[in-house]
Amino acid sequence: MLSYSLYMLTAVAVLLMTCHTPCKCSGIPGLSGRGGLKGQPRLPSLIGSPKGPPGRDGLPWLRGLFYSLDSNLHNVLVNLQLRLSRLEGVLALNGKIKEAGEKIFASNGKEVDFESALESCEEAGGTLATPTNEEENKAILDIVKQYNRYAYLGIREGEISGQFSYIKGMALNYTKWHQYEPNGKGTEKCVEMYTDGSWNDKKCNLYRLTICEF
Ligand code: MMA
Ligand code: CA
Repeated sequence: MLSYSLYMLTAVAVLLMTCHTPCKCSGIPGLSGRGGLKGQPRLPSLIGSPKGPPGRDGLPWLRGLFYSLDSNLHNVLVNLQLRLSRLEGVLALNGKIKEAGEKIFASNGKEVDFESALESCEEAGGTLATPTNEEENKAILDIVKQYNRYAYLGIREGEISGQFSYIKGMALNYTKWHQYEPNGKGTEKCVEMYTDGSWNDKKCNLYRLTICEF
């Protein structure tokens, strides 16, 4: 009973909040700014509300509440999707980001040692660029070429010499070693990307371009 009341309270609060968000209201609840709904596929319902408008059976006010809450949330999500993809378009156009699949790669243009590069990526909410397929390697290479600087990757040598893994610990599922690399035999525990996209195991205390993934 208590959790039901809480749920209804939350539902009403969300509904009121989305309706009262300061915006140039377009007349459609939850839709603001220049976005539109045209051509957008409808997202799946979040709360399993009735498919149609308030009906005659059951509790009409409850059905009505769920229906307007659901369509309100739907409009908010579609509008957010549109605004995000517009921002991504601007950043990509200006060469600030490279996208590959679900990943976004970006650099701050700074050359620092491995630990500092990893730290600044994590501080920004990402991690060091870690290519897991050819498409991602190419996106990172675009940035390496843009700055004409080698970059550290999110790959490190483990305790066993010659065994490289992702910084999170998993085994590599894709590699692009330069010919005769890796050759450090435990003395080069980090990995850099050359300006042709191939990899070299390298000492971790050098100054390399910071490229992060988000
Ligand atoms: C350097 C260093 C190594 C790399 C070789 C390739 C001489 O050492 O960058 O990591 O494997 O060059 O010749
Ligand atoms: Ca090497």
